[in-house]
Amino acid sequence: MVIHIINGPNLNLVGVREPEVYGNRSLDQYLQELADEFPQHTIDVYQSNIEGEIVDRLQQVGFDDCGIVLNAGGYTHTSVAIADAVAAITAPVVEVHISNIYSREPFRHKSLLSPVCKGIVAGFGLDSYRLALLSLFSQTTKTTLRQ
Ligand code: CA2
Repeated sequence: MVIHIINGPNLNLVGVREPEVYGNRSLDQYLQELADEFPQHTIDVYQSNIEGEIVDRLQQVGFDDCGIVLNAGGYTHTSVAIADAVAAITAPVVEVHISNIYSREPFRHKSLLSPVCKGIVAGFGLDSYRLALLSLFSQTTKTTLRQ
């Protein structure tokens, strides 16, 4: 399965700035290790600080047979355009946050994206990405229970 990870503004600074909130590991390095862990899947990573480019990326990949992990960063709380793009595409989108947005400032408690996403993973540090990937894999991988 192809998984597209789409990261929004400032996520390129994770591991470099504000380690008390986002940790001190580089997100690029973490995602590379994650891709190495699942060689049977293709994991593509895209990051942009620009709202319209995130909309473009969602439209580019969102009609393919794929899954999308979306951390829209600060646009999570403000972007009608990204919410509209997520609602328009056919691929399942899992919303991801490194931090627990509900334990932070009140303006982070509202996500415009959650209502149009398949599910949400937040607050597990960089492992939020891992959990989101696993949720998408489990939709396509058939598990047989032997008793
Ligand atoms: O917890 C998350 O993953 C967030 O999506 C991260 C966003 C924030 O605006 C959301 O409310 C929650 C911020 C992206 C990272 O921003 C940084 C800013 C300074 C230093 C390092 C990262």
